[in-house]
Amino acid sequence: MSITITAFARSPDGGRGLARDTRIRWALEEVGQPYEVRPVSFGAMKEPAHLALHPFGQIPTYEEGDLALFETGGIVFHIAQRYAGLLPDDANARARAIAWLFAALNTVEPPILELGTAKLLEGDKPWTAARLPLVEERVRDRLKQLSARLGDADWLDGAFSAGDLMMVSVLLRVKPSGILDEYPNLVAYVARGEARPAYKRAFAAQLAFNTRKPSTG
Ligand SMILES: N[C@@H](CCC(=O)N[C@@H](CS)C(=O)NCC(=O)O)C(=O)O
Repeated sequence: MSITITAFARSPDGGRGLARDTRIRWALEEVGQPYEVRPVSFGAMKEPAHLALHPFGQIPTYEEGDLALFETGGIVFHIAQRYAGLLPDDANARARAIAWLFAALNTVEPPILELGTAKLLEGDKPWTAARLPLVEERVRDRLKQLSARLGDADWLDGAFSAGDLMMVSVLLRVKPSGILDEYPNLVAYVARGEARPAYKRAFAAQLAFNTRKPSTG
């Protein structure tokens, strides 16, 4: 069954891989499933046709036969359940990998998103200078805890899993701030994720997509 995902027609990051379609591309590359990408403009994202797929008018979405999904957590979980390669067979190890997938999205990503909002969307507000250090501290709190848990292991719980895929994807969003550099084992962890052939293919594909020439047709 063919798989189609949606992505920004032009990602605001210009192809640095931070838009969330990269997570889905990476998951599909890890499990060896081909996929198509349908570009969606910011305008079209809020139109009824896309809202029928994604109630919040965002990307990415995922279509496979008569299944339509939104939310990267739900999509990666689905891919990991349906295809081999992203979740261990052992039931307890599988449950722990799924817990890490949720932890990435529910516990680690929120302060990182808040930092992005404080800097990019609220950077010009009069209260930002006072608030920013507080937001940065909340990011540090989480990274410190994550760093302590990871220790000198390669991955969060045994072999690479969907939990690592999501955690690395989330940490990539905080890399430009410089805060990640305070945690060398997390820097190495992210680098291990980026070094995976599947990640490299996903990154190259989103870069090519975001730097393609406008169609003349
Ligand atoms: N929690 C959602 C977040 C989706 C999201 O924020 N998507 C961004 C792109 S990375 C988007 O569509 N932004 C445009 C908008 O919200 O209008 C997920 O993980 O899928």
